[in-house]
Amino acid sequence: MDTRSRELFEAAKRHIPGGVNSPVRAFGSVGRTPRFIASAHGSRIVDVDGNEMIDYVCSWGPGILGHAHPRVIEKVREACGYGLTYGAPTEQEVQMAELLAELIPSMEVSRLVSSGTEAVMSAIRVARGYTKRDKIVKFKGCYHGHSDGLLVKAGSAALTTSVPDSAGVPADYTKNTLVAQYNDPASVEELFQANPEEIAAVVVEPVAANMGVVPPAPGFLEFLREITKQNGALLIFDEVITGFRLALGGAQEYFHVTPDLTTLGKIVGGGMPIGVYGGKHEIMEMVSPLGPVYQAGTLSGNPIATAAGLETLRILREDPGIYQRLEEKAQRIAETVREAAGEAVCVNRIGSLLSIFFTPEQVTDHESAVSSDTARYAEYFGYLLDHGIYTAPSQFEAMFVSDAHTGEDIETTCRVIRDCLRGMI
Ligand code: KE4
Repeated sequence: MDTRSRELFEAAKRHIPGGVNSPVRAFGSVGRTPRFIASAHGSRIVDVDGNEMIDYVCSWGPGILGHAHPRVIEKVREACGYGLTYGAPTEQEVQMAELLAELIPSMEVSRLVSSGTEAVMSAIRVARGYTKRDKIVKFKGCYHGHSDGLLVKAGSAALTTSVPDSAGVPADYTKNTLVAQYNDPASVEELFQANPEEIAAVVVEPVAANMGVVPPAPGFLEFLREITKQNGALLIFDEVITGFRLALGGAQEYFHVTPDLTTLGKIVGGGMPIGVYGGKHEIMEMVSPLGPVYQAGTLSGNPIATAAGLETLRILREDPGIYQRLEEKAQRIAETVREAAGEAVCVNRIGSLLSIFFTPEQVTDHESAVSSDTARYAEYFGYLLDHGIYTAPSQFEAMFVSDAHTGEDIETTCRVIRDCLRGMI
């Protein structure tokens, strides 16, 4: 029953584009009315009609500890007592920068911003300022936020230019963004050969999670590390999803590949709006007021968000066993899918990130990802929703497992998924 959600959705559409403040929330690709949420605690999310569901969206990643972790809530409440924002430096921001450098050693120096988009946009500007080059390489199917230069698709002359992938983005804004294929080293080599000494950076999701979950092929990240070094370009790991998700030190710890710049979001804010970009001192000293690359933000490092982020990272640091627990829970779900659906679906899982693609193909890149049957995914999503499981409302998003998901939650989820797939396949 979703009566109240329907009412609110109609009201929302009168004053908010599509009725939502971020497009994927509209459930457009799964053909259902989006559930308007009233509250969330631990592994559970409750909509305005009182439906309690087991949540695997986890706010698209921040919720690694589950919703409203008591210690995080307590720190937020405490911080509110001292005011909400000062527009001035605080001790907590120093503690955050020190903790980031401890957990992700390549981030010797970091700057807090308010979203992943802002973090990636800024990191690219730093890379261009540092190398004095204009072109960047991104990968088809990877998403790095909605800054103009990153809303691109490969143009006809793909080796030397791109075209906007959104209305409102002038062609001039994307001409310096080149598009390669994920897990395809040759496509990257071609771009470097066609644009000698012009590429400032390669920006990559070390585990692609915006075309559904597509892990890097063995050696792919090492290849990117090497080809950027050889060509005087920087390697930017966009760890907005993988940061603190795959390991306490993120994908760069998990895969033992060290980028020049890293961007963070989601978990680093513990559910509050924080993005981060950072790297070696010699690169980050380009950033204003120290250097010539300008970047600023009214609410950057605000005390409430920083309190939530600090406590979240401290909890993760205190309990590194969380990553093994997450691995086991996510593996249980992946195994259930494989047992129930066999070769009819492809399950990609790495750590607590997983995607179920309705295709018999192995999904290893954008092309194989988009070959999946999104109508079948919508059917799967609707069955789970109707049976109390709230998973990603898009084939091309990830399913996130949290430390709050209990053994009972996982078994319930597996039972619902098994019943669904046996009815579909
Ligand atoms: P935000 O600006 O949404 O905080 O972060 C942008 C971003 C950057 N890099 C990566 C790898 C990301 O996945 C994201 C944002 N992720 C999406 C979900 N895949 C956010 C959800 C949404 O757009 O509503």
